[in-house]
Amino acid sequence: MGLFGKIKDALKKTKDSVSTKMRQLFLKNKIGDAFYDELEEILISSDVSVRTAEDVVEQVKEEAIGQKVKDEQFVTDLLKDILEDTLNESELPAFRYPVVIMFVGVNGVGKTTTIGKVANWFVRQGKSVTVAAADTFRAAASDQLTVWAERAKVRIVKHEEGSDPAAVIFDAVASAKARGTDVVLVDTAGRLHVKDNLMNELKKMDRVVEREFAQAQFLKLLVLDATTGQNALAQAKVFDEAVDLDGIVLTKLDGTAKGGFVFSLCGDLKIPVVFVGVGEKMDDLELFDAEQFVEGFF
Ligand SMILES: Nc1nc2c(ncn2[C@@H]2O[C@H](COP(=O)(O)OP(=O)(O)OP(=O)(O)O)[C@@H](O)[C@H]2O)c(=O)[nH]1
Ligand SMILES: [Mg+2]
Repeated sequence: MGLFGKIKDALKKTKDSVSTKMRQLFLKNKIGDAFYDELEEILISSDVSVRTAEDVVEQVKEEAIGQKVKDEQFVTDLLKDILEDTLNESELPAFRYPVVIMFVGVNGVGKTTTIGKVANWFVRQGKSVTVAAADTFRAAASDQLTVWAERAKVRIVKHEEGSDPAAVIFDAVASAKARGTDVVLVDTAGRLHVKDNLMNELKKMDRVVEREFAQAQFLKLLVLDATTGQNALAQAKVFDEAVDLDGIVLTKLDGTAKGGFVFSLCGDLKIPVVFVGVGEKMDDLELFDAEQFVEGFF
C-alpha cells in the first residue's frame, strides 16, 4: 500500500456517502443556482461547517461562471482544488531538533496511542525519543504509556499517580537535555475541556517547557477523534485559546463518515492537520496530505 493509501482507505465511509450524493446531484441538475445550493447541502451533510461550505461553493461558482463552464468534470476538479487549498491554508513548521511535542485533548480521543505511534515514527527517522507520562491523573495512564514506550523501544519518564504533571515534564526535559535526546513527547490528562483546572494545568506545563528548554522547538498538538464530527471544532477553539495550538492529530479516521469537518478545522480555525491515525496499531499513522484527503473524500 502506498504511503497515503491508508488515508484514502480510512475515508471510505465518508466517501461512500458523499460520492453517491454527488452523482445524484449531477444527474438531477444542470449546473446553476439549484445545483450550487444542493452542493452546499451535500458538503454540510458531511460535516463541513456552514461557513466553510458557503465559502467553498461561492469560490467554485465564481470561477465556473467566470470561465463560462458548465461541465461536470470541470466543476468537480475545481471543487477539489478549492477544498485542497482550504486544507493547505496553514502549515506546521518543519521539525527542528530538539523538539518537545505536547499532546492535548479530551479523554479517549487517542492521545496515548498517538504518542506510541508518533514515537515509532520518529524512531524510524533515526531520532532518539523520550516520552513523558504527564497524565498523572488517571490510574494506569502511565502503565499504558509504558507499554507503548516498550513497543516503540523508547525511554519513558514517569512519576507516581497523582503527582504534579509539571514535575514529570521538568524531569523529562532535564533528562533530554543531559542525553541530547532529539524528541520529547508529552502525554497529558484528558479531562473535560470545560474544566478550568485542566486548562490551567496545561498552561503550567507549557511554561515549564518554555522556561527549562528554551532552545527546543516546542509544538502543541491537539488530538481530535474524527468520529466527533463538527463538535471537534468547539474542542479545538477551547484548547487553542488555552495553549495556542500548532497543529492537530486526527485519530480514528478509519471509523468516521463525517470527515468533512476537517475542511472547517483548516478553513475556519487555520490550524494545520499534521498526523492522521487510521487504526489502533503502531504503524497506523500517516502524515497528513491534503491532496490524498480530498481524493479520499469523493
Ligand atoms: N480505530 C482507531 N482507534 C484508535 C485510534 N487512535 C486511538 N484509538 C483507540 O481509542 C481508544 C482510546 O485511546 P487512548 O490513546 O487511550 O486515548 P487517550 O486520549 O489517551 O485517553 P485518556 O488518557 O483516557 O484521555 C483506544 O481504544 C485506542 O485503541 C485510531 O486512529 N483508530
Ligand atoms: Mg491517555
